[in-house]
Amino acid sequence: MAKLRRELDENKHGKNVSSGKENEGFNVRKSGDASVVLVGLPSVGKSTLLNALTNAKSRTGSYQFTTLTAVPGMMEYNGSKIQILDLPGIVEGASKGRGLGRKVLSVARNADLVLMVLDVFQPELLDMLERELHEVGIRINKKHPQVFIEKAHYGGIAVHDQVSDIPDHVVKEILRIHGINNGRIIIKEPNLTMDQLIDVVTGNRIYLPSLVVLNKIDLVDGKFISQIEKKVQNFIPISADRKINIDDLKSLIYDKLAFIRIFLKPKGDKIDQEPLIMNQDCTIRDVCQKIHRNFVKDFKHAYVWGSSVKFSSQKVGLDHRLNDKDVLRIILK
Ligand SMILES: Nc1nc2c(ncn2[C@@H]2O[C@H](COP(=O)(O)OP(=O)(O)O)[C@@H](O)[C@H]2O)c(=O)[nH]1
Ligand SMILES: [Mg+2]
Repeated sequence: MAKLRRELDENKHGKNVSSGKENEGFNVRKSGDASVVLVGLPSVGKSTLLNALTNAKSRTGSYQFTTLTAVPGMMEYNGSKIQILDLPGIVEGASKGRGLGRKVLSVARNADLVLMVLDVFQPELLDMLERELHEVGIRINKKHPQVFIEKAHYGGIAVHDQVSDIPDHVVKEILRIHGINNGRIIIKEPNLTMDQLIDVVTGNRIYLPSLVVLNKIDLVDGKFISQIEKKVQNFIPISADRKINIDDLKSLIYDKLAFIRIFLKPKGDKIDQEPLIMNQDCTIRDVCQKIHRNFVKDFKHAYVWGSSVKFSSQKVGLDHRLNDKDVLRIILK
């Protein structure tokens, strides 16, 4: 199975991506603090939603395939700038190259969050969207399995596994098929499946969070929506056109991206009003890297005020983890 999967992968990713122009994907520059892609079938209202969330003016239409390229817009929220990308609709078979399919899906690989946009009359198509994303190596709402591979030049394969049911010789065989003959593999994922193992060994899988958005709810009543709740779990009902629940959606997008705000307080100055937008679990090192490339090299120490420290103005080093709304002063050499 691993062998077949590998061949399939080579046909899909390897050869085409490196040589063919048509598979390079759209040229979209990432900008802002994070980027979010809208994925859905044609005419579900992706472009209308982009326009409702951002300052963009993407073309909308009642006919299919209106949007032929990736259209970016910027959504500002809580001091953060979030790039939203409207993509051409994907249809069943997109991952195999139907329509603009593979191009569209490859853009999604670079995103920080996927919004799955569904039409209120076709909520069951969520499964198809997930399948198409799966086919191009995108795993939705799944964590990277706790499996780690360290390659070496000699010595064969050592399997460190006290938790999974997969026999060691099978693990070794899968590594061998993928050209790994030396090194060690550490398996810490209980109930690791063969699929997950192959995902890790293949190495080009992307694990992304997603939100499911059910659009055009202005066309139905509450009873209709509760029927859908039996089929699809955890969706956000909206109307992009009538602007229903758009502010709630913005706030959910922001929460899902799990940003934190760091306020800088340069020596002798007041606290900056504009926060630095960082990812949760960021360290002082991450902040330094974001401000200036020399900051890590020239770093002496930092002072922090806020919930990540025991007392105000605590002196900390590069590996200190920050919390939301912390105030930070960096001292350079
Ligand atoms: N009733 C209703 N129509 C909508 C809504 N959102 C979009 N539409 C309509 O659905 C059609 C397709 O919208 P569009 O944004 O172009 O879809 P896309 O192909 O997914 O980008 C257009 O005629 C929109 O006016 C909505 O919330 N309610
Ligand atoms: Mg569109």
